[in-house]
Amino acid sequence: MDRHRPLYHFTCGAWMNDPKPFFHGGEYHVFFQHNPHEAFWGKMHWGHAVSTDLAHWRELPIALAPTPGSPDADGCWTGCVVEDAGRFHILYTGIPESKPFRQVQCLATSGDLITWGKRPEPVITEMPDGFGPCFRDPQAWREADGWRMVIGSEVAGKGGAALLYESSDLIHWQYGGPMFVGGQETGHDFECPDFFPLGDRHVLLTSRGNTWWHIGDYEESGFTRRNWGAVDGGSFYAAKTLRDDQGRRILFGWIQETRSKEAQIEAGWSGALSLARVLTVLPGNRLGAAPAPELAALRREHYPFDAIALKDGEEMLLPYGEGDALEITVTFAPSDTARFGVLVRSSPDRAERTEIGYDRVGERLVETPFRLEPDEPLTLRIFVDRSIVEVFANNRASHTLRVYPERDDCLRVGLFAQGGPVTAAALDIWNLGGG
Ligand code: DQQ
Repeated sequence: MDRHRPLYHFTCGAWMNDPKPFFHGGEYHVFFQHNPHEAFWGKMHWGHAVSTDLAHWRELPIALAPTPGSPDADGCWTGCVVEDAGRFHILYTGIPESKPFRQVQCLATSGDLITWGKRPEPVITEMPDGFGPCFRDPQAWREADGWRMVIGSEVAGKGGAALLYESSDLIHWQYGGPMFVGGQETGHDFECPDFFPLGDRHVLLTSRGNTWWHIGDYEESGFTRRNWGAVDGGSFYAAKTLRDDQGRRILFGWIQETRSKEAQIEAGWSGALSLARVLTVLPGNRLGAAPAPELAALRREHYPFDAIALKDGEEMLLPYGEGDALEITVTFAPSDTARFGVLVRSSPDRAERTEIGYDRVGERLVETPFRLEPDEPLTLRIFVDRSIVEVFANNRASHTLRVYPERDDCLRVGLFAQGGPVTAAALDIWNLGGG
């Protein structure tokens, strides 16, 4: 038993990356990139998990596996799931061969989301001139007059490109030019694009280095970006969304490992599905993200605290509320203090611990850009799950950490203040149960 394996985050038997979420009939489905044979990235399959409450997950049979001699012989890479007239369709990137590397766009169809039949020939074989080498991860949506799809690509030396296609039947696709071309600030290409309306704006998600959000307006001419930023600056990548029957836009990311490849293989599993995050557009065209309220179903024992005042330079461990599967909610009163926050996975002597800090000078939540307004309190929601720590700050910044404590007594929670005093005005801890 690997004591670093999460309790309530979904993990699969071997390797997983890139989630592809889809909602249907009251169920949250997440397909994911999957190597079922060993805990390292290899010939990609589509794994499948389902949840009815966003808190508990059940693994289902593999949806897609590479077919020898076919357009996906060397891997079924990322894509999307859509529904049309009671049938389900996966658009995905097939890798016919890795050397030389080729990418084509493929289609598979199902009546029940479990058993999938592949169309033998790709639906798109060539990438348009002037783009590449990235040409993958199709994401389709329906508009009044037919289907649209973006494929992630790049313009050499400039940045990522989201290439727009149109179709009336999901099979025949016409290329309509780039919907949006980014700059180097969001990486040299766009892996795993996702595109959807949110509030009165549109959001494009792209991945390279981090998953990035681009918020703007979508018109005939394409997508005009108003603002951009990182979804999560930590061990978090390839995030995509679904829309559920409450009209919520819910995001899931791939939580990557940070320990050695050898340690991952020995553990027998690698990668986890992030907690469900509900997205909103905030004033100033910024992306808001909050953990789904359904996650409260994981709560067990509750440890409420009275207000705790810390002096400049003080660091303390809380007298109760310990564990390696916890939810911690703390609101710090407004202050000018340079750096303050929460200690998690701390040993009783604090020698081994993980700091979740807000750095006022560097304007960072751990390492993710985040700035408190003057006189703004800071509410942190922290989900500890053995080697995973997901942190949400004021529902507008998120940072995911991996921590593999060497000592097995790293179970304590604490607070710290540097460069001034700070008061934890409200503090609650819950033990969380299995997912
Ligand atoms: N992972 C997939 C690709 C995608 C990348 C392959 C992103 O389709 O671009 O596993 O992590």
